[in-house]
Amino acid sequence: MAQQTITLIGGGLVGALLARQLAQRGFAVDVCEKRADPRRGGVQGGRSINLALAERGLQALRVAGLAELVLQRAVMMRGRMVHEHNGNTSLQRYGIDDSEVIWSVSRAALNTLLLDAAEAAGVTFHFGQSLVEADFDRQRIHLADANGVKRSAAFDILIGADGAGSAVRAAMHAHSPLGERIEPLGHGYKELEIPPASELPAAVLQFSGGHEQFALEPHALHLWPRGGFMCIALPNTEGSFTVTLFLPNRPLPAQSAAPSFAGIPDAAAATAFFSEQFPDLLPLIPRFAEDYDSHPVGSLSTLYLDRWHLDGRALLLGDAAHAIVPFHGQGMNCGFEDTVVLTDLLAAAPNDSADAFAEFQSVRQPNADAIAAMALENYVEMRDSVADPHYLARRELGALLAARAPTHFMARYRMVSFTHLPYAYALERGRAQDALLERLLGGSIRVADVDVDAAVTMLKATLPPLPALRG
Ligand code: FAD
Ligand code: E1W
Repeated sequence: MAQQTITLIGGGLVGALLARQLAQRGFAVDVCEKRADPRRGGVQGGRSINLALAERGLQALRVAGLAELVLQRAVMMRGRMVHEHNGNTSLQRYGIDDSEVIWSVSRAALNTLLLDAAEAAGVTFHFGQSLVEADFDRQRIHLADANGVKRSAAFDILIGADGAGSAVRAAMHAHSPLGERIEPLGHGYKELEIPPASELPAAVLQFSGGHEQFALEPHALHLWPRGGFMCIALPNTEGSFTVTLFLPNRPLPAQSAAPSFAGIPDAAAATAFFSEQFPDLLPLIPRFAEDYDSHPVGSLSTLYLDRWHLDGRALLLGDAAHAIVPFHGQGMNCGFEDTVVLTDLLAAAPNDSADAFAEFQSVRQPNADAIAAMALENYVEMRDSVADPHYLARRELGALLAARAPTHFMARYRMVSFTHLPYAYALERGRAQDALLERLLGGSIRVADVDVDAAVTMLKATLPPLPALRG
């Protein structure tokens, strides 16, 4: 069997994990990565950015034989800890017990682990090699190094895992339009750091749960919802937290005084804003001014394409195909799920990449569209309604129904974060469940007034049972 080489562009999270799996299945894989090898020192600037890993991503890591290694470097998050403006906090558990938790992992540590694992499986990496152009008719790619020195190479199959600003996507589009649509959210983000407790004055530490190195409860995703904007914080293994502020880029014309990055251009303005909106958080960020002034405002968009592949010659996956907003913590998880589907399809039809790519798009695109929609909805839910009585009433009634009729009711968050049910199914089922909750509550917030027996009967009469879940 003539083995074709797969040329992968992008050695980020999705590219490195895909490369590992393809190599494990016997494919020859070459990866071109724009950045220098992050394992060769000097690159780490001390900034730790983390991500939430949930069941879908974990499952892909299991398939690649890497789940245990990753979990050893992860911090468990049992639920969201909501910090109200008055300083009150409450932990809303994600699942019933510690079998339903998510994990905070360092992006840099995860990338390093995946690069090592891909190399160990036989993948060849070319670092400092940025794709600049692809000629699909001659099947050649053009690369440039950091000094602009160019070289070109032949390819059989080109796969783009080069992220939201994908150069492979641009090259494919230049060959034949992909129907690209980019929808900016209009909100940006800024990362800040809470150092380990030992670096903070004792006076600002309210938390003392036996986890002495952490300034806040370590086993939670912390959330400060404030209406049109919010902060979150995820724990790092060393005892620090990475805080992310999500805020509109500019106010809507009708509310010109509303907080926005445009109205908070520097650390002085930001300090005043935080002392008003996040008074309990500000003292935990001793390098607030330096962080605020030196870290850029990140931008957030959703990317939709009509087409993800060029017959059997080229394919996009991960953020390159379907970048989403981060509010469900599923971008990487979705990209990891992509890698398993694609590897199986290619392994089943090694000489028919056109078929495999078409099938990949038809399976994954409806699911990518669904998680894109749910991620957008979750921003509104997170920042506006986690403290909203109607939302809390629906959640409470949903929890009652899930306990009484687990075959027929499962919170959408749990379907997304803790099962392998297709995202498109979770979106559709969630809508149907929400409609039922609305009907049962009839605008009231008094869950105690709902006849739960009658509600269970109605649920089972209205909705088919959930699919049986694999263990
Ligand atoms: P990337 O991680 O962007 O990797 C692309 C790689 O390609 C990079 O290494 C890059 O250097 C390389 N590259 C780019 N251009 C070229 C080129 N021309 N030639 C060669 N190489 C190139 N997801 C979660 O699941 N959980 C979370 O909690 C979460 N939090 C997030 C928080 C924020 C603020 C943001 C913005 C995103 C978050 N995400 C989260 C989403 C997640 O970061 C992405 O979905 C994920 O990184 C996508 O992986 P990728 O490999 O497709 O792209
Ligand atoms: C998760 C950046 C990010 C990452 C996340 C989540 C959120 C809010 C954000 C969604 C969530 C883990 N979420 N958390 N609590 N309810 N929904 O689950 O990854 Cl902003």
